[in-house]
Amino acid sequence: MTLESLFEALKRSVEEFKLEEAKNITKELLKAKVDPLKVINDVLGPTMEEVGEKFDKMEIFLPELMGAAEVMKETTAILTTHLKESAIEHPKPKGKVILGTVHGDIHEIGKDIVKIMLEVSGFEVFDLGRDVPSIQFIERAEEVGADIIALSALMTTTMGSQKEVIELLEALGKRENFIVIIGGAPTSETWQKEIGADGWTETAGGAGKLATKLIEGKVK
Ligand code: B12
Repeated sequence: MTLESLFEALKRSVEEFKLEEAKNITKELLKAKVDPLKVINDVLGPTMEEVGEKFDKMEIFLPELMGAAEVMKETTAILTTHLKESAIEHPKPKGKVILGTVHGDIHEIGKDIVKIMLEVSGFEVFDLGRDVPSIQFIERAEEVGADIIALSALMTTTMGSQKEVIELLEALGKRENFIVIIGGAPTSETWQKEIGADGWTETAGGAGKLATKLIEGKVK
């Protein structure tokens, strides 16, 4: 099978939520030494977007959307584990990051990719999961002595929770203690500036670089 036909088969197995098939193709791609990030960025990401568009147009329904998301999540996990294993070990972490999807939001696929990208960039990441209450980000950050709080939001209706975390930090007089970075499809640099976050990137790929730049420059 050519690379193109493997990509095409992976796309189809996500669309038709054939989990075992998707896992096998992913393993074959890894065996063929294809860059896991290329598979995530060029195949899985765009496929999930297409699935989302079909859902919007009511060409497919929630069970299909959830089925495809599950296949996407599992295959991404295989790819990101591989990314982690092949990463150069950093003797000492560059810094500690508290990461999670904000309150009211259960989307976690993008957040899971951000986690791996931060880890392969040398950060120790504490993943609080999804639908995380705003205060919990701050409490855990203090507990582990985090440098960075990273907030994912996938809905226009939950972006406000990113703002809430920053407002809580300010109200508690702790804003200066942490670098706050944000991301997720509906967010933007404009939103980052509006809520006073320290950094934003569109993709997970940029998250490691962003965190490194901020922690090295201590740009706050
Ligand atoms: C998969 C999916 C689901 C799955 C989630 C499965 C899971 N385990 O995560 C399921 C089916 C459960 C789901 C549920 C819902 N969903 Co949904 N879902 C999607 C979908 C199709 C894809 C999201 C995704 O995983 N993308 C792939 C990943 C890789 O991309 P990403 O998340 O954007 O992350 C990238 C970047 O944003 C960035 N990034 C992300 N986080 C961070 C954080 C930091 C710090 C940084 C630096 C970067 C960064 O890096 C990532 C990788 O590059 C989107 C549509 C779309 N096209 O986005 C809708 C979408 C997000 N969902 C939507 C909705 C409305 C819902 C529901 C309310 C549906 C319902 N009516 O029940 C519920 C949510 C309930 C809740 N309380 O949260 C809407 C949101 C609309 C809005 N208000 O903005 C969307 C946009 C669909 C739509 N067009 O209507 N959903």
